[in-house]
Amino acid sequence: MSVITLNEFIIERQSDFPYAKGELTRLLSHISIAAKIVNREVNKAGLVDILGESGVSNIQGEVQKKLDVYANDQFLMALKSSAECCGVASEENEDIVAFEGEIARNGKYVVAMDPLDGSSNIDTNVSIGTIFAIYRRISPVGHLATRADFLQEGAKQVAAGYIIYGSSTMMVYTTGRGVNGFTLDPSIGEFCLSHKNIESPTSGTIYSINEGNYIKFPTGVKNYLKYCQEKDEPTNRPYTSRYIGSLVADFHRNLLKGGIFIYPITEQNPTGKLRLLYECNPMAFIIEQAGGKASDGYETRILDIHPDSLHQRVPLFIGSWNMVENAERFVAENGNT
Ligand code: AHM
Ligand code: MG
Repeated sequence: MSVITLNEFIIERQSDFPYAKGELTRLLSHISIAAKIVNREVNKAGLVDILGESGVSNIQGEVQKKLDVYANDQFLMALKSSAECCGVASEENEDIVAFEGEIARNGKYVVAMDPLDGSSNIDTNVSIGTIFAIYRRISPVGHLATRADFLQEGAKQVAAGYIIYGSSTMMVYTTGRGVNGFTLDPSIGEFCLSHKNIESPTSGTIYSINEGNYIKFPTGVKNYLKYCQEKDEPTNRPYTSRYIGSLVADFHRNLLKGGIFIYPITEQNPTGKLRLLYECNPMAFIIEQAGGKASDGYETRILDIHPDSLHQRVPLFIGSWNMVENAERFVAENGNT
C-alpha cells in the first residue's frame, strides 16, 4: 500500500499556491514537526510531572496549564527556525512576538495560533488541539513584524489548520484549495494522508453548544435549540447533542459527520468566548473550504470581520451550511435579545 506523507503532499500541492516558492511548504512542515513534539508530550502527560497548573495566568485571566506553556514554546521555536515566519500572535502571549534576527525578519508570513486549545480537558485525557492561521505580512520584509500584520480579515488567510490530539492524532489544513486530513502513524512518526478532500455534509444531525449557559442565551438561540430537540421525522429531528468543550474536537467531529457548533454571546462572555484571530478565523476558513459556513450568528461572515485587537472575541456559529443558515434565521427573528 502506498502512503502519502504530509510533506510529500505539501510539496506536490506547492504549485497550487499563488506565491509558490517553497516558503509555505517549509512553514507548514515546521508546524507539523512541532505538532509531533507536542503530541509526544500530550501522550506522556499522565506519566510525568507535567500536568497541573503552572501558576501563571494568561492575559485573559485563565490559569495556564504546563502543557499550554510547553506547546507555546515549541511552536514559537519551530516557527522562528522555519525562516519563513517573522512573528506570532498566540493565545498565550499578550502582545505579538516579533522575531529578532535578520533571517526571521526576512520571513514573509505571520502566524496566529492557539497552541493548545481546550486546555480545561488536558488533565482528564480528553481530546485537545492546536489551531493556526497563516497570513502574508503587510509590513515591509526585513523589518520586525507589526500588530497590523495580524489584524487582517480572516479572508486574507493563505493557510489554516488544526492538529487534534485525540484517540489518534491528526493534522487538517487548507491553503484555499480544499481541505485535507493527515493521521499520525506513530510507528513511522509521519502524518499520512487519510482524509482526502474533506467535504462537510450540507446538513447533519449534531448540535454542539454548552447548554449550561442556556438561561443567558439570546432568545433566538434558545428557540433554535428547542427546534433541534423537537421531533420531526422528515428533518431527522430530534438532533443529537454532542459537546466536548474542546473546539478542535467538536469542530472535527461535526466537519466529518455534519453538524453545527455554536458559542453565542452569554452573560459571562457578552461578545462571545472564542477568539477571532486564532480560533474562529482558521476554523471558518477550513469549514468554508469544506463547503460549510461560519458566521457570528447575525449574518456576518466570520472571515469578513475586521479585527480591532489581537485577542478579540466573537460569537461563533459554524458547521454544515444548511444548519448554520437555519440557526441564523432563528437569531434574526429575535434580534440580539
Ligand atoms: P481555551 O482556549 O482556554 O482552551 O478555551 C477555548 C475552549 C474551546 O476549545 C471550547 O470550544 C470552549 O473553550 C469551551 O468553553 P466552555 O467551557 O465555556 O463551554
Ligand atoms: Mg487555548
